[in-house]
Amino acid sequence: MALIETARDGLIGTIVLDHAAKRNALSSELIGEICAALAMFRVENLRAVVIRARPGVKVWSAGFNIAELPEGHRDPLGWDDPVRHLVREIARFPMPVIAMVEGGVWGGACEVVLACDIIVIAPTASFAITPAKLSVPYNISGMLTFLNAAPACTVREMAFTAKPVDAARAFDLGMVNHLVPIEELESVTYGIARDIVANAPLAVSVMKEQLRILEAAHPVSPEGFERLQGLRRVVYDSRDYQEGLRAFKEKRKPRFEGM
Ligand code: YXS
Repeated sequence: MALIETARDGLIGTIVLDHAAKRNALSSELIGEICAALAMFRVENLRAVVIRARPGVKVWSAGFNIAELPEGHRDPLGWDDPVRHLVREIARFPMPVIAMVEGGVWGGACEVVLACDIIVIAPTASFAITPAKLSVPYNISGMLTFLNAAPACTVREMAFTAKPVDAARAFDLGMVNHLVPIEELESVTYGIARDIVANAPLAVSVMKEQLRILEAAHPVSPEGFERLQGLRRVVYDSRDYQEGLRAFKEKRKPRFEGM
């Protein structure tokens, strides 16, 4: 695989993000490779998976591949977009998926990490929710991933400011399971994976699925759902959305007008 590497150690699979030149931005190609690796691990009956980047990276992942966001008047983060596929694959993978993180985690990648079952981070990790920087209407189940992972007031601050939350704060807020010195990142992560694979796989798998269903159990009326979609559409139909994408491509600060 060109943009990731995979490895196995007994019943534990590892996926290493390996596209440093683009800061592991979540292109359809990269996500396709992760999903193919998860599918392979599923067939091989592996009992835990670790998703990580190469040791020492400054950026774990720069988020959604901005070059692939549609130019306008089309939902950029619809049901079928690659990040949504990946988040669903992680949530539906029958065994726990552990994110092992050092470096910055941006936008859609922040959701991917928070969608993992267990998160272990080093002091260099940071997390940013970035749609307001680009004028992107984040999608509804993605907002739910954030709300399930952090207190609502934290999600608001992160979403409204788009500023990164550092490792210590992410740990204090309960967004991640463990914050460990960099030298212990691998041993703690794989120690957890080994504890998991030593347990009864059917019980672990069923508890994961129970928790997934319960976390998603937020009933919304048809009218409420249509309003949520309508609100998003205001953003992706706007000039600001096009300006956000153009500014990133032209490597300049965007000039947003609120329309
Ligand atoms: O110029 P080249 O070809 O070398 O490419 C550059 C960047 O354009 C590219 N790159 C990306 N390409 C597509 N999508 C991205 N998200 C992305 N991020 C980076 O990678 C090459 C190296 O980038 P460079 O020179 O900026 O690296 P750096 O080390 O100086 O800075 C690293 C970052 C992460 C601070 C910087 O690349 C950055 O700010 N990236 C964008 C972070 C971001 O806003 N992510 C959100 C993506 S959109 C998303 O996830 C959702 C749709 S949303 O925002 O709604 O949550």
